Amino acid sequence: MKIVILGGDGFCGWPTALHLSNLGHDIIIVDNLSRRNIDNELETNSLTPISPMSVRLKAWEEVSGKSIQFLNFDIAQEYDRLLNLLLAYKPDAVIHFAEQRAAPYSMKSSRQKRYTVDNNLNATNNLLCAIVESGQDIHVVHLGTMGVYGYGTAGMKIPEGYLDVQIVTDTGDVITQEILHPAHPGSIYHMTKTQDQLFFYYYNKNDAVRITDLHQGIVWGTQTEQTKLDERLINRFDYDGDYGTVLNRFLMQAAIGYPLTVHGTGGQTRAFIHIQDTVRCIELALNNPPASGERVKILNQMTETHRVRELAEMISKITNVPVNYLENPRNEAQENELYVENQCFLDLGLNPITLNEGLMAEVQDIAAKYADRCDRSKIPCQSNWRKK
Ligand code: NAD
Ligand code: USQ
Repeated sequence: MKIVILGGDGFCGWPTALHLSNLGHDIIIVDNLSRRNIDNELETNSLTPISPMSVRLKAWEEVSGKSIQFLNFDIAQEYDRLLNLLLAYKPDAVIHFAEQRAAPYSMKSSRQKRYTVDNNLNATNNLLCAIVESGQDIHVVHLGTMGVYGYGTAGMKIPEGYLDVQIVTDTGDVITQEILHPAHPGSIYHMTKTQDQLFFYYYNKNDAVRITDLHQGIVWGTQTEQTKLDERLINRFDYDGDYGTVLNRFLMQAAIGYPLTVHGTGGQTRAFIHIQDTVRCIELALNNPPASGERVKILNQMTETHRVRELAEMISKITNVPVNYLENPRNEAQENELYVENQCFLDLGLNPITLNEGLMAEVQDIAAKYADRCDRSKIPCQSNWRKK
């Protein structure tokens, strides 16, 4: 397949590009390097020493004999470049990772709120608009989030996108309808993902764009089979208070003996997936596109759920690093249960990597190995969602 990967320099996009290139697909990466620039703005860096894009691509060519093209432009701002790329390259699929993805960053101040909304909504709308204008039948695979549903439960597993509801009509009859699961975003970032869903719904209904929206849980781990092949291919590992996600932060904190930063009671339950399974799920989604005329295909891309304090206690037990219960900087429920349907990917053949298998390897191979690159002052979360 000819595949464009938007956001292919990022944490999920880079290993996906290598995975798909390795399988023999023809890949073009588009990325404006905004994520690297945000590291500069926040005066932090990936725990792992990520190489510049040209070095990454040269290393991949040396290791695999395969080449990947890279285009540096902003898909939210440079619509004509995006359209011209589709017209010239005629991809079979576009994978869309190119959004500002940190909830705490999106809540820092009005500047970051506005940037996140401008960037994410224009990126998604530009892509869909360009596909329609190109007149081509291109499959869009978008990385969405479990956070669009909120993290509650109505006594049932969270379904894959759609919910059956019963409506009492004016005549007293009860009819059943299928609707998009109600949106319940917890941050400005998550709110942009709920808006993305409406773009998908609309462009699919009006223009028959074929779309797969992957509602992904929190990604943990760093390396995949391909990023391990050469130090220059190493994937990024965010540990700072804005971009570091909970499990990777705990693993890094354990490696440097920093008390594990649990927010509040740690009663929040979330969905998780290993980065190796992320790239495998995207491959499965590409190989199983919606048919022409089919509604937006929504899959829950997660493999297990865990409560934050249980994760912290588990890591503390293995490493002897204590748990620190901090005042929660976020505005979120203290405790929640989470049951999620993920049968689609299991039926497609996903064989998940579990936390038990990968956890210690991650502490030793990545977090401990690069511990000297950690700036401890960047660990506390500085984004306070509660302030007026
Ligand atoms: P990331 O920030 O590492 O990667 C995103 C990439 O997109 C970056 O390289 C950035 O430079 C690029 N980008 C952003 N805006 C752009 C624009 N306007 N034009 C061109 N390039 C642009 O994030 P990630 O962790 O790889 O996440 C990728 C996607 O997966 C996001 O949409 C995110 O919402 C989703 N997701 C991530 C996680 C996770 O735990 N990391 C979990 C669920 C969903
Ligand atoms: N948390 C802590 N301590 C920390 C960091 C986080 O207790 O040091 C808690 C948070 O308060 C929250 C939970 O851990 O309750 C998850 O936080 P997170 O930063 O790991 O994840 P989140 O903000 O939800 O965002 C991440 C990605 C985002 C993706 C989302 C998937 O950054 O791109 O969409 O996970 S999901 O959570 O399923 O919505």
